[in-house]
Amino acid sequence: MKHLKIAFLLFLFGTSIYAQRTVQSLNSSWQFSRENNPGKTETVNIPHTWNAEDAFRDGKEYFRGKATYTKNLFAPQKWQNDQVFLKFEGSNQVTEVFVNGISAGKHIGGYTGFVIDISEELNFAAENELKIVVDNSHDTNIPPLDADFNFYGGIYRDLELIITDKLHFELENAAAGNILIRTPEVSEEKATVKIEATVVNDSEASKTAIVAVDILDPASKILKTLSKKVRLKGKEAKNVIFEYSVENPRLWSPKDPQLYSFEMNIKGENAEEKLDEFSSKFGLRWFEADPENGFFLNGEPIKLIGANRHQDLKGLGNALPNAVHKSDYKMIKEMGANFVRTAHYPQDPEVYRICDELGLIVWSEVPVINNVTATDAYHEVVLQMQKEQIQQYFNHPSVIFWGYMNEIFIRLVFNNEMTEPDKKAKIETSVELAEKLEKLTKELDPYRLSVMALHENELYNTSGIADIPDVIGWNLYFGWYSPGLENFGKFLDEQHERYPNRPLIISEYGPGADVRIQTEDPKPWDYSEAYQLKLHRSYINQVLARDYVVGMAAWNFADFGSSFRQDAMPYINQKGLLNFDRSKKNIYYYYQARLLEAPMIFIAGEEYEYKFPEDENEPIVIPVFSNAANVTLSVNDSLEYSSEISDGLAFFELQLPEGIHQLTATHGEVSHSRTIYVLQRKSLLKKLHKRDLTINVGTHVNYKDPVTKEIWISDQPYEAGEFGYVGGEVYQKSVTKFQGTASDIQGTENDPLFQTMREGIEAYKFDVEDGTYKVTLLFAEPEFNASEENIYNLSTSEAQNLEGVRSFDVLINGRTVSEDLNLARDYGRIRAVTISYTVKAENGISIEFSENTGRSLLSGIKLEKI
Ligand code: GCB
Repeated sequence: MKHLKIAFLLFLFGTSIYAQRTVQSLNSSWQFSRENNPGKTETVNIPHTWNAEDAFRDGKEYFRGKATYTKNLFAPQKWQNDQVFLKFEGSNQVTEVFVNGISAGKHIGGYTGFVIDISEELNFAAENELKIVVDNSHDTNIPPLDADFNFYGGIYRDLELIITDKLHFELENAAAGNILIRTPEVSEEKATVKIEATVVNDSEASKTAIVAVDILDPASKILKTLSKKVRLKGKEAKNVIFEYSVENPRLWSPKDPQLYSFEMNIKGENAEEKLDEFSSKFGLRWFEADPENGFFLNGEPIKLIGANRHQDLKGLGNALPNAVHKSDYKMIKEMGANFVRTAHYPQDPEVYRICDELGLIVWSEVPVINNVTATDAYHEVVLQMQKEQIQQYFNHPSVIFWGYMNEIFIRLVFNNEMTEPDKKAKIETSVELAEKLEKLTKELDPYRLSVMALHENELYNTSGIADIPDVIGWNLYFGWYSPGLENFGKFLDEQHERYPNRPLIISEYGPGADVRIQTEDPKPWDYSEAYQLKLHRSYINQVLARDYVVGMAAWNFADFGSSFRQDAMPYINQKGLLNFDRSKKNIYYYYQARLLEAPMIFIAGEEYEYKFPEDENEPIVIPVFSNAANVTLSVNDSLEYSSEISDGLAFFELQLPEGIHQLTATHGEVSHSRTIYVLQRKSLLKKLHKRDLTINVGTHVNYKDPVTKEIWISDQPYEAGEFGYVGGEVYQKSVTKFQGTASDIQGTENDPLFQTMREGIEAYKFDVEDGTYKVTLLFAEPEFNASEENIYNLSTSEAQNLEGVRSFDVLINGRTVSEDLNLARDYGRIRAVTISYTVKAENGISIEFSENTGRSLLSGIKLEKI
């Protein structure tokens, strides 16, 4: 440690130093360049990542390597009497600081803070060159090794310059300068608090320090001042411990998050000036996770319900201003949640501050995900990360769970190339690491609960790893990666029966959902918001029906970047309750209906949404979310319907004539209105002079193009007098997924439109009146081993057809308009292809597909009257 090093600073002796701690941000104006493009230097501000764009670009891996930030720092002469530090809140993932070309310190790991003392390398009354080299290359000795999110490189959290007196609280440690307050016993009558600080004398001379602490109640009234005198030799560090009992404490809870604080300072002997100071909030609460009765906080049962949260945002990658961290957690709280998991890594210090204030219970974890490396170096880095996480966020009453592993066997389970002995060795090193982590966690913090998250696999039980932590988290994707929503509860009951002493929490669940995709008939893998509602509703019900379940955290609060993903939107994991830009999906309001106490009501859908019933007899389904017992829905301020609410929702079935309708849902004082348009399918052909007909072939969902605003309506079979397909079936790339391909379709932003299709289709027919029309056909050749199969798809038997060669002719009203259309040959695979034809209709339009080799395909069709 730096403060123990002997430095040649003789001239400091005897100076009367009065420097109070100053903390200033050092974020602005750094010269930045990357090793793969050293000639290009740009001026950037911290928080910064170099992967905000390239992690979302087609075709190439995002840059993982070294980059350099430089800037000049003028060090005034008076700093010579001080100690100067750089404090990083987070920099991904190996960071080395050079001052005037000399290395001042290095940190490994991208998700915890660290402090580097630069005093010895500085020149005073002079400019100094600060150079920070950051490297986010894959490193087998640094977690995360692999995971379903982007490892954005850069100094992506705030950077501070801290100047203290030579006599100061320790800063350059795993706690990144935090002074820990322990609350070993808390009850309604009394709470004991224990504060332990390390005072460092960085000067050569002996010093006497008076260390004092004020303990303040939630109203900022001083409850007690304690002080101690410490004598330190030159270059010595000493611990000071204070203890105090708070009588009748005001307890911290999600409903009433009361925060105490302490303010600590160092003064010289007989001096009035503070030489250094530190303050922190803390909270008093006790808790228990009971395997039979669930979670208890301050003696009261409380079901933990909330979400996981990743730290990236559309356009910014992980380099977020604190304001976004704050608003994210406010949205989680406003959803009615009481719980968050900072999956899969420790997050910005602002996150824990805001969770304390808002009253959100936190599961914080280190990023040991999917796989481990069997080296001492890897194990050591992981243990150091856990130490840093625990010590840095120790004082936050919101933190109740320390997590240390996520789905650690998932790589191994899906690796067909690994030999049995290799698998065995991998299991052993994982279990060994879990044991070490458990031991360390308990040594550092015996007052909180340890936890790990598992994927649906028996190996966690048979290997014994699931017996190590206090609480077991299950990431369960029944109704998505595994079939059957009802299997969720069955799985839990079975685990509970077999392991009755294990407290269980649902650490993840949720399907992908894309707001461009709507249906009234949701199915797994259709990416519709309606299926998201169906799954979350079922999971909430199943958890609430089981007292033994500690709680549940939805996957995920918001959509997030994951460069290898190819879902409805490439490079994005779309399981969010919100979109990547933080606009809310409908499901967010559903959680409000389930969780909020204040009255709420919400008509699901979007403003100016089109509805397409077959005719006036087919009802339109309008879901209304509310926490009331009954709600009313008025249509155009005249018709009024009412319904009971069950599970936070009512489905109103309305038979409405074509046109615009104003809907208003009301419950007591609260109401919500929306405008919808009704267009009957049976009249769409007659309306062609006003509105083009756009059909999302090969699927039951409507797709809205956010740019053109066109709605590609779900497909239908042909009937005389109308329009629709003849022959073929819904294309299904994978046996486990219901429809389409999940591949990233090149050359379009409208991936879902091209991902679903009808294969073996014989014809598409429109019984239109005579005239001239433009027909546009949409195709994509889906047969292509797009990428390594997604390991998160827990199925083993992926249907593969690698032939991929198909050729068919397209005929319109009997005349061949495209001969030997071979999509792969003519346009490339997984590429959006649109071909338009002008057609003269006499007796309607019939587009026929005549197969030469392989099977015909169609993804979409548009009909315009010209
Ligand atoms: C999981 C992982 C998480 C993934 C998620 C998914 O089980 O823990 O990191 O993002 O599944 O969406 O597949």
